[in-house]
Amino acid sequence: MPLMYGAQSEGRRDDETMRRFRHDRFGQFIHWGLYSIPAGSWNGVTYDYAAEFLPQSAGIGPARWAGLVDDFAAPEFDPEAWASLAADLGARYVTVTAKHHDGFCLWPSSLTDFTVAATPRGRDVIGELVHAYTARGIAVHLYYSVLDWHHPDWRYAISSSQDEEAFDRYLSYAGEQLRELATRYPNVRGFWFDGTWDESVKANGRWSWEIECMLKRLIPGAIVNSRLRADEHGARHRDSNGALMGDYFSGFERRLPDPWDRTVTAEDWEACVTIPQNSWGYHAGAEVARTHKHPLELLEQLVQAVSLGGNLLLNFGPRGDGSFAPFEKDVVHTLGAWLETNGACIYGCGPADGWDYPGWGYYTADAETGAVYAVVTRIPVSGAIALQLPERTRVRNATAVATGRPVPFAVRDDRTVRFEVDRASVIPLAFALEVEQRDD
Ligand code: JFZ
Repeated sequence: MPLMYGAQSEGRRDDETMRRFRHDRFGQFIHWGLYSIPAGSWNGVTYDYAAEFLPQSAGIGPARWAGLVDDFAAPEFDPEAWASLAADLGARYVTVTAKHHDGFCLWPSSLTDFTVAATPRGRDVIGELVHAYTARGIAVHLYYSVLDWHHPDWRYAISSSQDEEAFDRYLSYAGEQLRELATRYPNVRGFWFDGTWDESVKANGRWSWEIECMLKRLIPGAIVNSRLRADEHGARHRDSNGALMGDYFSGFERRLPDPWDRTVTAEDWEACVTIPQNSWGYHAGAEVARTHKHPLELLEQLVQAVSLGGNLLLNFGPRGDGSFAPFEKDVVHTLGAWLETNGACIYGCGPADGWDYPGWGYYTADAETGAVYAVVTRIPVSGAIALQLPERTRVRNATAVATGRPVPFAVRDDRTVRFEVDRASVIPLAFALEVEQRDD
């Protein structure tokens, strides 16, 4: 069907900026704002639900919530230290919450007083982070919540002409804020939209279409996630004809596509995951309860994402004072150390065509050279790994990615190769396979 505000382009983008985003594969998500201060508790009561939803969980009205502005001193906040942590993690890009659902802005927006400029910390957190990360070669994307609990003109649904007028004012406010962000920070590489699921937003597909155009006009090559978009019929992520809107699919949340589901490899996508069960902002209760995921579980998710042609955006929720919790530093060290020696099977890699999902882990392939990697994330108790080769191929050589040492393997039959791995290893083992065509 003909659409006015559907997908703006067909198929994958293949320009420089998008190629780099695809190549980077691993990003750091940062949720930081006023919610990082109470960290899930209010008046002595701890609410298990996500820390950034505390105003809803504890029934805190916008005026009382805005009082937290006076507590945002963030003495430990050091943009250079944050950027260096992201580099140690092995993240190649970062997505930072410029404005979350509570409406508080981490940059000194000229369109509202509810910003970092009104806090004891003052200044411009977004600007400082853009500068620090960019200086380290880490590209910055800005997270922007369209949903806004602070703005008086926000509406969940439109049920009167007054609602419509109010919401139109809200949408121009949000549009001006986005224009401001793109103008102030021309080095950012993209925008990550959220809070777009309400009826009011879905009824304004044209607005989302215009925002995508504007951002790409102001920042040529800017990358926009699919979560921004709705078409004129209210279809989200994909338009009413099924075409992906925005530049990559961002609907996977706190879950990854199934490892055998190759259909997802047809388009670009990114999954976001958070280390605690369900909180994105720092939650002190979750830290005490130690319900967060093990670093190796997250590492496996990264490998899985890459094997399916996607990116992983791994969330960090710094504390209100600007420091990172020990469980997040563990994640940095484990993933960073592994990626430092095994990054070849992640960066620049994607799905390995013709290689079926094996029970012991994942295959990835370098998108440029075609080199195939076998990444063993679930080492069998036997230590024996069987590789099922694509038809008419043979393995010529296998080496351990971390050490470069050759790995002996046995050819079992036409399609099967076996090798032994170190059963004692607690970290995933990656092997580079030199594969050649057999012409028999
Ligand atoms: C949203 C936010 O509400 C949350 O605070 C966090 O910022 C996260 C990254 O995004 O939460 C969502 C968004 C989408 C889904 C679920 C939670 N979803 O599509 O299932």
